[in-house]
Amino acid sequence: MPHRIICIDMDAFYVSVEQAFKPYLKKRPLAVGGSRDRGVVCTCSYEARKFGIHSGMSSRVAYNLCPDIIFMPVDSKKYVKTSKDIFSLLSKMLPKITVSSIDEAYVDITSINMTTEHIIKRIKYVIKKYFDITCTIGAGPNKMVAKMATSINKPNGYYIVEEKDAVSFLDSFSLSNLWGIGSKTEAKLLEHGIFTVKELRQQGSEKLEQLLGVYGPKIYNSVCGIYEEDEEVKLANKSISKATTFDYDISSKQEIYDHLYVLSEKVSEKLILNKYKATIITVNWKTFRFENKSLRKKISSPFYTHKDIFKYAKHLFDDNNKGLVPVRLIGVGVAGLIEVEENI
Ligand code: TTP
Ligand code: MG
Repeated sequence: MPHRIICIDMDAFYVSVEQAFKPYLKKRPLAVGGSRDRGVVCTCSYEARKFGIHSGMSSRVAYNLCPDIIFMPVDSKKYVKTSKDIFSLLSKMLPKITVSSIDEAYVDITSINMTTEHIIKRIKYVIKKYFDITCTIGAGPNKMVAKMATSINKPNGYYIVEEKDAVSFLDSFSLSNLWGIGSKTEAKLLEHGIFTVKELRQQGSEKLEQLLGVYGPKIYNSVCGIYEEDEEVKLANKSISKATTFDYDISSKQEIYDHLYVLSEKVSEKLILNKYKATIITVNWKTFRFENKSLRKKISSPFYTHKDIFKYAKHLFDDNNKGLVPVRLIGVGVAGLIEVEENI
């Protein structure tokens, strides 16, 4: 069964929050940010967009385009609070939500036993009922398709792309409108004679890797409509590990410890960055005879500091290497990851 991913994007978010607090501002040309003589428009209502006003525009230009426009000051605290409240309510009715910005989130709804349309309608109903805010939802087999689908029926709409239609759907966009293609990437692609999404796909994963580095295969999968697990989801199910291969065999214990320490630091950084603690330590190594060894041990209290990782990895290694055999590669890993709410 193909994956079903949805992207939820609030309509004119800052403006919608203001209108929800002050309903008399609804259906008016309204901008948040700037004033009639200075500043920049953060966002504006769809009524104001009819005059050609948009995010990032000088508010003086906006005023000239629509002298009836109402400017509201930015109230970031209110928008952050509303965003948190919306996504925390949604997280009670949906599987793990990946919040990608103040007004946007992705959800993998594959496991929900309901049609995509039904789920979308429920989400829209809940956000409207509890927050008086409308949103637009896109659905597709991966995040790219879902994201692009949100642009079809904005505002207060939804659009569902089936897996079989994903490729032709993406081909209907210009390269510059594709999510994740910034002006630099676009320029590079144009330089190499790649002008359309179809041509981008035709390059294949390897060629795109040469051109764009690690981002190449990711964008290739995206434009093929192929589902890729989120880094975050991947981590929750799996593990983090780092390894070093040596140019020569190492038989000094101290040297091995030094490498274990550096690897522990890297693993710890990744845990902290992704707000996880671990409950399992793993160490793997390859001997000079190219035998692979891999060990894991459950630790009773969750850990994340490089000192703890190093301590557990060293014990695990020492306990199984009484008579040291020269090693070619050494790796440290953690598994049994648990999410932590606050920064660690
Ligand atoms: P967006 O989702 O890009 O825009 P939006 O929600 O206002 O409108 P749309 O209906 O097209 O989704 O951005 C979310 C919020 O981020 C937006 O309400 C205000 C803020 N923002 C800025 O402050 N500056 C900007 O340039 C943009 C694009 C957004
Ligand atoms: Mg939005």
